[in-house]
Amino acid sequence: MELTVVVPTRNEAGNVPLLIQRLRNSLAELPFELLFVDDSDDGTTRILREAARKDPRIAMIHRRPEGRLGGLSTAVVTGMARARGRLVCVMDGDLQHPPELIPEMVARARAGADLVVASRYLPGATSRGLGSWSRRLVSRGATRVARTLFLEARASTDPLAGFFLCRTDLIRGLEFRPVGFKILLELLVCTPGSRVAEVPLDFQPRGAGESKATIAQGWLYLQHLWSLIRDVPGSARRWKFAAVGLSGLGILLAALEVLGAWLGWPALLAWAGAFALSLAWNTVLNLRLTFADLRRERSPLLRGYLLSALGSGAVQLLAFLGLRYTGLPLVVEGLVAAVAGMAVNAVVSLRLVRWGRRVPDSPVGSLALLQRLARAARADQAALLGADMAVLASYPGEQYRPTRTVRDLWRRAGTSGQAIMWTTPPSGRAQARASVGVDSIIVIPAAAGPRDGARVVLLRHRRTPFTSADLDAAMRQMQRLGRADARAQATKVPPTSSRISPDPVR
Ligand SMILES: Nc1nc2c(ncn2[C@@H]2O[C@H](COP(=O)(O)OP(=O)(O)OP(=O)(O)O)[C@@H](O)[C@H]2O)c(=O)[nH]1
Ligand SMILES: [Mg+2]
Repeated sequence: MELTVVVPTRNEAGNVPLLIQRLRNSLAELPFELLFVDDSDDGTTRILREAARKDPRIAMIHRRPEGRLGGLSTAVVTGMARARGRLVCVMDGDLQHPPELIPEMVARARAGADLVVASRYLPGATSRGLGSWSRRLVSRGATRVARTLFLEARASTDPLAGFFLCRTDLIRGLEFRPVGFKILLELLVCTPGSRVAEVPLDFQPRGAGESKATIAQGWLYLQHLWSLIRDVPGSARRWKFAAVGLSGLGILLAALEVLGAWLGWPALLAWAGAFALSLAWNTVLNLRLTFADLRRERSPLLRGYLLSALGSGAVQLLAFLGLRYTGLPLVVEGLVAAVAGMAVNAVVSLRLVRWGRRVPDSPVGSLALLQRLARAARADQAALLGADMAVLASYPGEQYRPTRTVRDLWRRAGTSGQAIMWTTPPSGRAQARASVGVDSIIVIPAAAGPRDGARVVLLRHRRTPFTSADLDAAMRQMQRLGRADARAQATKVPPTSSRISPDPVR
């Protein structure tokens, strides 16, 4: 299937019939499915159920009031996770987003974009749908804030848009935790380095019904920004760097005062002690916060950061020695020297360290996992099958259908909780030796969060089947990925690395 359109709805009875009609008309040429995630208490649910009954391309997930925690954001995440299309499009159900734009967005994705945004701020776009000037102002301001905080958000002129489309495998394996309405921002920050294309949006006023946007959304937006800064490794890098630098300066000056003025250490010794303390402080914090993603990758770029920090120390020392003869108070000398050192550090780091983030493995999420496992076990093919045996991802290529044997092994691996290795029994038939090949299969259970019940299938069709060494290699790789995941959980939710963690198997 080419496309899944996800539409979150809450009390949109006056809009969905026309929306479905317009979607059908504009997507006539495309194999698509239309997935409503509905939290309605009015007639919307009935209308959607009826539509789904008549048209097999339409499906609805209705969430009962107790399952609506998170509202719009969890609705969209649920829909995206269920999407079966190669591309997934998210749009509002209140006719603010014209479905007629989707074919153009699909064309852009086919031309190579990972993510296509229908922007309200591109030349040729309109934002009449925003209504009052005050809402426009707020929207502009919020967009400005997002783009200032996150370099990744600058990939789009409208990072807070509600109408976008992306390759489905861009989001597989990522665990989104948006708060509030801004799913696209979450996507941009969690998939740095993706190729973003934009089309101008004619943003319409809402059709029938009421807006669900309230003042509370503003508060949710701030919470969302904070969670993206806190939980996504390496996000808002420049700001983290600056904050750490300032805190380190505070430590340096305080230590200088304590050691030099209070304890009466000789000036140079006091400076050396204070500098060592602040260097340690800065390094630890920068590795944990500013460069958390590079640390996880064990990136050689980190050496750049450390060199630059030491270089800045040398500059500070020279400046401090020079200032010794001015007779200024120790702390003031330390401050001036530190500012000089920090300036050097900033300039050098800017050159040496990568400030834009990229996803560590180029196919992201599950695909990266499968690729690594396939490589470790020397498999020809790898697939991730969900709890209901649905194919969540496969490597290489997109088409994988489990055979009967695989389905059988999948079940057995589930019941036993153990990894299974299997090879076709040799046939009794005489065979031409040159082309003899056997099918060999490994199934490994995987559990963690949304992946609970999922299993990895590794396949090989060659003259030699998998050996126990291959199985061991795959298990080790799985454990490594699991440990990375556990570390990630311990350091609190970095969405870019929520990978599978294995069960203790075998
Ligand atoms: N499933 C679900 N959908 C929601 C929820 N809240 C809003 N929506 C849908 O999300 C889309 C956007 O909501 P709107 O109320 O239009 O928000 P908005 O576009 O920012 O506000 P307006 O410009 O006033 O329309 C609409 O399709 C809503 O039906 C919710 O809690 N659950
Ligand atoms: Mg709306």
